[in-house]
Amino acid sequence: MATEQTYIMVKPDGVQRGLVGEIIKRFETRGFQLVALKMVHASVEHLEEHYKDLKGKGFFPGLIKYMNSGPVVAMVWQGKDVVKQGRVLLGATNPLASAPGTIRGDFAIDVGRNICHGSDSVESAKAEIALWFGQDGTISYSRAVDAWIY
Ligand code: 3AN
Repeated sequence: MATEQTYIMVKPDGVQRGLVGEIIKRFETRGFQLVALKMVHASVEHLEEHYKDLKGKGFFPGLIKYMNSGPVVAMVWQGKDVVKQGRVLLGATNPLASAPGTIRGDFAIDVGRNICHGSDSVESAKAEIALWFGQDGTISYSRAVDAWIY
């Protein structure tokens, strides 16, 4: 059974626009398993840690302000190749380069308001899950449907 996990987050614009259910639905119906979920209004310090690799970028202050402007929905999804496939479901960073059928390709047009985040590697997924769910951890449970997915 595949146990790869990824960190997926609905950003403040996705929450405000009522896209939480739509994003969850796409991961669920694909066959991935939700193993952690919470709503958080993240602090500036927490967001600076999450985006530390982008610290030198000109858009960094605006990115932190936007991410701190309201609550996000933080999730951990599990399943076969979920890190890479999660990025495929999300679409390209710039929504204008995202194919229709992807979340960003269907719902966004601006790189500064691109609705969702997904880990870009197994290694960063581990770090992001630890940052957002370190205290709470994830839930391990079996689903009858897994026998039909795998
Ligand atoms: P991704 O979220 O697709 O992994 P990153 O890690 O390069 O992309 O960027 C993180 C976030 O920073 C993006 N989701 C987006 O909100 C923001 N961002 C990236 N590039 C730009 C840009 N050129 N202008 C404004 N915001 C940007």
